[in-house]
Parts: sequence; C-alpha cells; structure tokens
Amino acid sequence: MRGRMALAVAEQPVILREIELRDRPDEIYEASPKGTVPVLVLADGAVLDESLDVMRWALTQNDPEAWLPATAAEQQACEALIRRNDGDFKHHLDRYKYATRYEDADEQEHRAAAAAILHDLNARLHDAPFLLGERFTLADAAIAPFVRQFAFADRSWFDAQPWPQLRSWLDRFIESARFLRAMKKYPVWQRGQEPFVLDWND
Ligand SMILES: N[C@@H](CCC(=O)N[C@@H](CS)C(=O)NCC(=O)O)C(=O)O
Repeated sequence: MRGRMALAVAEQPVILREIELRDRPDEIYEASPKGTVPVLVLADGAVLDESLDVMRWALTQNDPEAWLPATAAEQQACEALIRRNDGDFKHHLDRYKYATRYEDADEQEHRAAAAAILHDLNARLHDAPFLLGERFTLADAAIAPFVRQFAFADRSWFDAQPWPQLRSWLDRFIESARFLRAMKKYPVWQRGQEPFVLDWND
C-alpha cells in the first residue's frame, strides 16, 4: 500500500500485475527470488523489491507534494522513525497479530512493546498534525499502514488508549483519498493478458 501511495503521488504509471500471495506465479520469483510484494521492475530492468525503495524511487522521479524530507533534521527524524517502524514495531506487530504463528510469542508482551512505540508517536503528534511537522510526508505514508494494522487487530483496545492525537492522525490517513486510492482492488493477473496500465487518475 505504501509503495502504491508513493507511485500515485509521484504520478508514475505502472503496468500492474496483481497477484495472490497464496498462489504466486513463477514470474514473481523470476523478477525477485524473495517472492514478496511489492516488486517493481524498472524500464531499464533494475528490480526494486522493498516497498521503501519503491517509495524513494517514485519520489525521486517526482515529488509534487514534498513528501521527501526537506532539511537534514527532517531527514534524520524520518530515517529514525522508519527504521524503528520497519524494525521493532513490525516485529512486535507481527507477533501481536499472529501470536499463534510464532512459537512462544506472548501476545500481550508484544502488544505492550508496540504500544510503547505508539505512545511515542502520539507524543510527536501533540505539536503538529503529521510526524515530521505541518505536512504529510514519506514518514507518515511509510508508517501509517502499520499503525492501521495494529489498530484493526483490536480496535476497541486501541481506541481505549490515551492516544487522541495518534487516533486522529490514523483516522485522517484511513479516510484520505491517497490511501483509499491505494486500497483499490484489481483483478489478479493472468498469464498472457494484455498489460494493464495503472495511470492512477482512473
Ligand atoms: N520488507 C518488505 C516486506 C514485504 C512483505 O513482507 N510483503 C508481504 C505482503 S505485504 C508479503 O509479500 N508476504 C509474503 C511472504 O512474506 O512470503 C517490503 O516492505 O517490501
């Protein structure tokens, strides 16, 4: 979703091959042996198989809403926030959401560890509407989908936490046109079909 959001804001048309993770076509492994989504194959054949790389590539092509950090301080804050999100937060989120898939994972412990990070995000949002300040940036787009997953794992528990700023930030994100656009569903790619060009304005 975050890769799609960045491609959309950067107005980068792509040929989309929607897949089902439980029935991955061989072609995805030919592009990237990891077999995870997203995978973006560039016009010159280079392959980006990390969503953050897709985001950074798209925004480097075109960044009309100034999602990329504008100052060294923003850059540092952005990197630190994303590193913690993709590292510790994702680790605890997965074990909270899917405790049964991990041996010895204690759901409550992982929820508490993830919640400590959310507490910190809420504090950041005390003084400004977005994570880096007054505008929605790469940091918000990269992190909000994961906070959404956490919230939806037990929405009533999430709503009972003392995080009004975080809740408002998440609600604004979930209701935003940019996120709803990224969530649009597409038919699964069939081998041999005409290329399906997604130009983001449809
Ligand atoms: N670090 C990767 C994570 C990619 C990832 O785990 N994607 C999930 C779907 S959102 C996936 O492909 N899961 C299937 C699998 O891990 O085999 C990224 O952000 O690009």
